[in-house]
Parts: sequence; structure tokens; C-alpha cells
Amino acid sequence: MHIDIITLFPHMFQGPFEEGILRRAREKGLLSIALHDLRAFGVGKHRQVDDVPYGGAPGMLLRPEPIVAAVESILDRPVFRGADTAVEVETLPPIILLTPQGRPLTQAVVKELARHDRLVLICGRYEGVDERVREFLVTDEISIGDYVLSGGELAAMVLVDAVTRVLPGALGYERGAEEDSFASGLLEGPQYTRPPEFRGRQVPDVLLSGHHERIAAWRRDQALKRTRERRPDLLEKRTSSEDPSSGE
Ligand code: 9D3
Repeated sequence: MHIDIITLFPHMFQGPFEEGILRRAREKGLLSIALHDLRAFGVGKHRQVDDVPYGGAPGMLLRPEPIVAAVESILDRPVFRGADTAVEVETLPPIILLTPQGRPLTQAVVKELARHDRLVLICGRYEGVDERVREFLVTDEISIGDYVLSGGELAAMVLVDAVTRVLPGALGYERGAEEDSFASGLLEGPQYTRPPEFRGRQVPDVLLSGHHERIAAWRRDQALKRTRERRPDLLEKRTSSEDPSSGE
């Protein structure tokens, strides 16, 4: 998987991509990330990337030319999807705008994105981007949730982290991404490690019993209880195919 990221703040990405699973995925050659400074594609002597909205509105918008120039430079081809331009859209990687107006990022979306061998991420800033960027360039728009961020950069990092986890071989241990909490549709129940007693609180006996079937049943029970209490919406979303225990 190769991911190109277009941003006004490439330095923001340095920490998160250099630790843990992301660093190991890059070292193993499963993931490569190229950061592209939008400023380098800015207009004129001042490399301008933004301007005031037509019609009058507060704040600034990203101009279309630098973003289109950045994507065309990255892909080394024209990508302008004008009404009469015959660009084979099918051969393009997803060109994803991170924006509050995008479709919500879920584990299903993460898996879908992970099937591609390349992604192009555009990080919005200011009040947004000129609409013609969507019209001509963007194939997908994604939001990471209903809260206001300062720009698309942190959202892009979240997306890259989640996509990397589901790349085959990215997790350095036995447990597959399939068993991750959201993949099963349930929240994780309580978990314990040493010591067996801490300040008077014991680890539940069943976990020390060595009885694997009882442990599995207990965990499933606890996961269902916790999900019912905290995220009943997740239970409602689960289909019978994902939930063999439902008996349907
Ligand atoms: C006043 C309207 N605002 C929309 C809520 C304008 C606005 C605020 C913040 C426009 C862009 C932004 C910057 N945010 C993102 O670029 C962003 C984002 C987010 O704020 N929340 C969740 N996901 C994302 S993805 C990109």
C-alpha cells in the first residue's frame, strides 16, 4: 500500500508514522507514505494556496489550482474529470478529501480502502476547499466523526493508522485484525494481567482456571454486557451472519 498525503503541514505527520505498527509496516515494506507540501504547488511568487470565499463568508478556502497541480504531479498524469475529458477514472487510485462533510469512517470503510494498492489523501484546512476540487478530482470524501478539527491532517493520520492495521502481516502477533473489537461488532470486556490480586481486587477465578471453553464463554458474555451498557447501537447493527451466537 502506497499513500500520498497532500497537506500544508507535512511536519505534523512525523511523530505518528515513526512509531509502533506504522513504523514496522513501513520497515517491512507493507506501507509507504509520501508527504507532499501543498505550498510547493501554490500560485504565484507568494505560493498562495488560499483565498477569500466569493459571495462573502468568514474565513478562507483552499484554491483549486494547487490541489489539482499536486495530484497531477503525484500521479504524473492529468486527472481533471471535466465533462468532455476522456480520462479513465477507473485507473485512478481513490483520491480522498478529508472533510467534515465526508462519509463517516468505519471499520467497513477502512477494509474497503485497504483493498487498494494506492491512496491519495487531501487534507483540508481553513473553512474548506473550492467546490471544483470535488467536482474534478475527488473520488471520495471522509470524516472521522462529528466534532470540529482544525484541518484534515489528524483525520488522515487516523485513517492511515486504521488502514495499516488491516494490511496482511502488519500486526506482529497471532491475533488477526478480524478479532479487533470493532471487527467483531462488540466492545471488548474487562481484561486482566498480573498481579492476580491488586489492592484487594482479585482477577476473576475463571480466567485463572485454564478452562478455555469457559474462558471464551465468559469473555463473550462480558463483551455483550459491556456493549449493551455502553454501545447498544452496535448490537442493533450486528447482523445474524456476524453473530452466530444469536441463533438466527
Ligand atoms: C462552520 C463550518 N465548519 C464545519 C464544521 C467549518 C469547518 C471546520 C473545520 C471546516 C473544516 C474544518 C476542518 N476539519 C477538517 O478538515 C476535517 C474533519 C473534522 O473537522 N472533523 C471530523 N473529520 C474531519 S476530516 C477533515
